[in-house]
Amino acid sequence: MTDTATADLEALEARFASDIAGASDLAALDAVRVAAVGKKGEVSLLMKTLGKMTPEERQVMGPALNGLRNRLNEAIEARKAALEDEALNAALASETVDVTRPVAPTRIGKLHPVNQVMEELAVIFADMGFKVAEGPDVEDDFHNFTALNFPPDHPARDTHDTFFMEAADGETPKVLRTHTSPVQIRTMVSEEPPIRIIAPGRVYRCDWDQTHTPMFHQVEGLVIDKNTHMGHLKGCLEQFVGAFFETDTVEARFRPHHFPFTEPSAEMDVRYERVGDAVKVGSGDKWMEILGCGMVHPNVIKSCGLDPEEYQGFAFGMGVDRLAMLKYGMSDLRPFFEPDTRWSGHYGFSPLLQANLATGLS
Ligand code: 2U9
Repeated sequence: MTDTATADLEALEARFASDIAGASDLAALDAVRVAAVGKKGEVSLLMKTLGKMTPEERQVMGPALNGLRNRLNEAIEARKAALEDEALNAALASETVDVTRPVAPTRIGKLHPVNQVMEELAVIFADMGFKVAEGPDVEDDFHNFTALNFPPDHPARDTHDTFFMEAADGETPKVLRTHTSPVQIRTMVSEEPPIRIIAPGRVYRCDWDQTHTPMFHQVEGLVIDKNTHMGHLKGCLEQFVGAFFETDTVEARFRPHHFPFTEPSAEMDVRYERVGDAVKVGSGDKWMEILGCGMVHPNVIKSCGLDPEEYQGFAFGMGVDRLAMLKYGMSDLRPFFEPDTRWSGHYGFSPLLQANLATGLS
C-alpha cells in the first residue's frame, strides 16, 4: 500500500514542480501554491489522512508528505523570487528616465529670494574658508542669552521681544531663538579653534509692522583663532560686501555701537546710491548701514569653555531679508511671507542656476 502511495506522491510532486516552473507570473504561481499546499490543497488534504493510517503506514507517509510539502514550498519561493526579479528588470528596462533632458522651468517653480541670497552668502564665505553651521530654532536661555553675555535684566529677554515657550515639568522655559548666535555658541563648545563659520537661518522676535515680521532671516559669522584682530574683521567684511553687491569699489565706515556679545562693537555703513528700487554699492553720496559686528566679548569665549587669554575672534550679523530687498529691489517685506505665485514668479530665481563666483552669483 505505501509503495503505491509513495509512487503517487512522486507523480504529484512532478506535476506540481512542472506547474511551478511553468507559472508565468505571480498570480499564476499563487494559484499553483493554493492548489498544492494551500489550506485545501492536494498536499494538505493528504496530510489530513495521516490520522487514519496504521502506525506503520504513518511512519513512512508522515516524513514523505512533510518532505514533499517543504520541497514544494521551497520551489514556490524560488520561482517567486525569479518572477519578481524578472518583473523588476522589465520595469527598469521600460521605465527609463533620461536625466539629460531639459526640465520645463515652469514645472519646477522658483527659488525664493531669501534662499537665493543664502546660497550667495554660502558661496562668498566658502571662498574665504567659512563652513555653514546650523542649529535648532527652539533654544534654551543659556545658548540664546546667558552664554552671549546678556545680563539677567537685558530688555531682549523681555516677553515683549522674545517668544517664550511653556516650560515642560521641571525644565526652564525654552525660547524661539531671537538670533542665530546660539549656533556659534554650540560650535565653540563642541569644536576646537580655529573656527570659521557662518550661521544662516530663521529667527523670531515679537514684532509685527510694515518693516518687521515675527519670523525673519539672519546670517551671522564667527571667526575664532589665536591672533584674529579688527583688521581681519574689516578685510573680511569689505570683501564680502564687494562680492555680494558685485563691485570692486566698496567704501565702508565703522561706527561704534554696543552689543552684549562683542567688545568693541560697530555698525558697518557702505557708500551707495539708488538705482530704481535696488541699490548700487560703491558709488554715490549716501551711506547705508549694512551689518553689525565686533570682537567677540571675552565673557562669551569663557562661557564656551575657551581661554580668552589664548583665543580671540570677530563676529558679525545681518538681516538676510533686508539684503535681498536691497540687492533685488523689493520695497515691501510682507510679500516675502505670502503665498503669491505672481510675486515669486517675478522675484524668484531659477533653481537650476547655482550661485557661483566664476560665472556670477545670480
Ligand atoms: C557669538 C559671538 C558674537 C553676532 C553679531 C551682530 C553683531 C548684529 C544684527 C544685525 C541686524 C542682527 O538681523 S539683525 O537684527 N546683528 O549686529 N551680530 S555681532 O555676534 C556674535 C554671535 C555669536 C558666539
